[in-house]
Amino acid sequence: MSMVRHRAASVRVLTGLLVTATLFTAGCSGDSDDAGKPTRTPRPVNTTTTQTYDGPTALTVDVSDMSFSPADATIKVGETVTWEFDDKAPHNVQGIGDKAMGINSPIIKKGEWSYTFTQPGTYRYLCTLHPDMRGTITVE
Ligand SMILES: [Cu+2]
Repeated sequence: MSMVRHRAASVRVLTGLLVTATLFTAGCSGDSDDAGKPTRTPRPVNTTTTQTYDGPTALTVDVSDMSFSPADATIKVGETVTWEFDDKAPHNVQGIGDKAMGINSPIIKKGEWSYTFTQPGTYRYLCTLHPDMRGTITVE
């Protein structure tokens, strides 16, 4: 009895693998344009955390007590803002609107994250975990 049940389970697993392999093959062969390329490279993940810092910090924004401080600040083009996270709750910095899309920190409880502003303008941001936490960076 136990042998029979074991074999049945094995067949089911094999069938599952076969279906997966078939789907995978079909997905690849459908890409005729990419036939000459060796493999599809995976999309990079989380590049914003490493590429945004490239200068001395002109302004530090404290992220504590459920608020950004200062909430509103002005810097010059090319200057870097560093957010220093130190609170009981984790927070993040997320730009509002298309222009501020690059402002996109991970969720941090203690630590810092920097962003260099290369275009003049007014950048609004918030903490997506606590949308009442908001700030504005004006870049002149
Ligand atoms: Cu928050």
